[in-house]
Amino acid sequence: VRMHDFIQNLPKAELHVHLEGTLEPELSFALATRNGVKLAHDTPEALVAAYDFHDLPSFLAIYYKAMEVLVHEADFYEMTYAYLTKARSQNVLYCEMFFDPQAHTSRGVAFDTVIRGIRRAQLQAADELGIESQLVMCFLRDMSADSAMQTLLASLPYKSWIIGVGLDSDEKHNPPIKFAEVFARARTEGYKLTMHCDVNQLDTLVHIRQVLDVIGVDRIDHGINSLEDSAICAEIARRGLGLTICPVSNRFVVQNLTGDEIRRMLALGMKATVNSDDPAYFRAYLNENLAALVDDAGFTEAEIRQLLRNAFDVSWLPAPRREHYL
Ligand code: ES4
Ligand code: ZN
Repeated sequence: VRMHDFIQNLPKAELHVHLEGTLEPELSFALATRNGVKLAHDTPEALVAAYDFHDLPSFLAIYYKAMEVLVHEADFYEMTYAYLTKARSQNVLYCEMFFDPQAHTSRGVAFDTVIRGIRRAQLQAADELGIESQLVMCFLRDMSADSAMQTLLASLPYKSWIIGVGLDSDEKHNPPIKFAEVFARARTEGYKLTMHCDVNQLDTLVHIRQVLDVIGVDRIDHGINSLEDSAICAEIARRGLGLTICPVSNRFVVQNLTGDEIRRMLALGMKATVNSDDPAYFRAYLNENLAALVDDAGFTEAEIRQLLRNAFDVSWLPAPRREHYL
């Protein structure tokens, strides 16, 4: 209980959360009814009971199907405002949130509809709840580089609402270099760059090398397998690159909370952070991820403090805001 109060009370930042992964079953049902979309289950409880993830593809299939209830600006607004309310209740003061525009534009929902709803919630939450947030646009790596480039171009009128770009979805046979041109253009447009290097993927060290040497990322999402190569670890530490680790997500997807890996990163001076990834699906927001490290991997107060400090430190806040939190 004491450690749980400690976790609750610490000011926190979250850097790796997919907004579409914050869609709670109750809101899914409300939106399905409102929008006349048929869900595969009859109640929120039945939907949760069908959450049967054991790897990335089994998760992604359920995740993409469920977001078909998101159609109107108000739907994106409500999902985002609900997440920011929940995060603020856990004393999260700042978050960087991913969104997947192609998962919506490919269904006929306009980019403008998606981003306006999200933006309206961000402004209102900053004003009414006192939680600061920025948006990171992800490309779906199992779609073409051409589609990613079109999405990048579609985002340019909204550039001031987006701090950076990322790469998510299924990593298998979709290496970082597939998107080298897209990310080079994103950089020239002023976006920060990050990419998912998911846990235990095929050719994982090749992919991590590509994000470091070819893409030139400002951060790495997950990046657990960098621990297999001491030169890569040294370089990540030397560049001060943040790694956004998602323990409970990892427990679902690779059956490992990755507590030992997080500890080793801290010991090597790598800036590991803890995050929730898809909290509505993995049933764990930021506090529950931190509690899992304490309860199931024996993390100490000092380790938890370091992880949260790292999150503010490697955040994409302007320096004065970052220093305010540090
Ligand atoms: C994701 Cl767990 C995970 N992995 C890859 N892409 C994703 N998008 C949302 N959640
Ligand atoms: Zn993720």
